Amino acid sequence: MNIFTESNAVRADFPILQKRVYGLPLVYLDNAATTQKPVAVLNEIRQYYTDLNSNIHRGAHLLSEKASECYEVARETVRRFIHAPDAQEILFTAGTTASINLVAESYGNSYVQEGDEVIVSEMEHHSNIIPWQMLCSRKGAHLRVLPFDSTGRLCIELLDSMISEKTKMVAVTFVSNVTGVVNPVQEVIRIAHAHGVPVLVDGAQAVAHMSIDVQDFDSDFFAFSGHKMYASTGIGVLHAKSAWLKKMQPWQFGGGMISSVSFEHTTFANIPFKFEAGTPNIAGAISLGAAIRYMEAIGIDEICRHQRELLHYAESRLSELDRVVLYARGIEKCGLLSFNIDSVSPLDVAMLLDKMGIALRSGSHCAQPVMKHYGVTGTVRASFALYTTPEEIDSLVQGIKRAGSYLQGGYCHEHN
Ligand code: 7TS
Repeated sequence: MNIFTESNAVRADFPILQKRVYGLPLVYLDNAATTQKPVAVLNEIRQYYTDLNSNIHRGAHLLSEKASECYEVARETVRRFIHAPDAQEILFTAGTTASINLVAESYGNSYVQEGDEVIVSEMEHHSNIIPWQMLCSRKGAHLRVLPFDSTGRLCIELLDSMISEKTKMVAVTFVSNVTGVVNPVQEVIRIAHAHGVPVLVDGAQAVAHMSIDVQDFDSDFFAFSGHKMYASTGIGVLHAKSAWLKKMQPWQFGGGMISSVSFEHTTFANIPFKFEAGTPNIAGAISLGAAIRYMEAIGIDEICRHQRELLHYAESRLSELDRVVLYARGIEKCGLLSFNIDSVSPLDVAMLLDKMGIALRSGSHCAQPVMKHYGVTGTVRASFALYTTPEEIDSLVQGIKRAGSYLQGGYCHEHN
């Protein structure tokens, strides 16, 4: 299937895309914030609540057994999707943020001590900064920052010399949620591992667009969210090597994660259950399994090719506009791009485009250090999904031209 030419057929799978806003067709280009959901996913959620709803791993009745089985099938589907060696390495969480907090708490509390260091990159989402910053402040450890350069590229050549025997973790995003830049995470992992340091990869902006193989990367921890890949909100994944999970202490305690409890002593269940305290998001896990099957039916390679072609098209069209500043232009990106129109407020641009039916995100994108790097308060971001069409990019370009003319009396001309 070639979704670049058949994206209109794919769009029929997403009811919300038929919607009109302000009487205009919806052009939804805020997929990095969250993607829309296909009928296949919506149906599975509905079917779970109408046919199976019950709590899992505890009831001695048919519905509970079936719901437990569906939840574990979803775990196995995630395992296959990211090519993990064993489903016990897949933890369901509430999302990327929860996955990273889990590692910062559980790994961090045991392995990071006073005077130690944690390295993050300058282009992280706040979710991959603050949990480490809080850990460091609790422990008297230090957060160090691997910078990116003026082109938007991670300064990976500095990493080796930043790592010492004090370094206890390198945490880096696979794809920047501001610029879309794809980081060489495999190289980051190789360098960190040469020093015996584990690596956490934030895969939030990668999973909807590329094939993920955690064994090939050799990442120690890989975090992502279901809602950015066509599943519901409130479900996410932490993949972690079982060697780490077996050594790490759980960080939340309660039902479902124990082996035995008395008032004197508690022993914990095996992995993955010792990290899933309380009733989990059962419908969310099932929706994630359905979303993965949906993506697999289209073909992960096809999805990947589609986003590459779209991004290339969008970058070349936006480059034609003379007042538009594109960030990280010309370097490898994935799924999104950020821009500004001269010195016009990005919020004003997004608000005007909204009135044209075009949904974009503007602001700091929960990555204020990236804004500081570029010396701006925000950017406008257009982000794509498997249902995005070249015609929607054309609408964006038209919208930018009109917004440019309203906002500064000028016009975003195309170069000759
Ligand atoms: N990491 C990256 C790279 C992200 O882009 C996001 C969310 C997160 C972590 C956190 O994910 P969550 O599902 O736990 O919230 N990014 C965005 C965004 O760019 N716009 O809205 C959410």
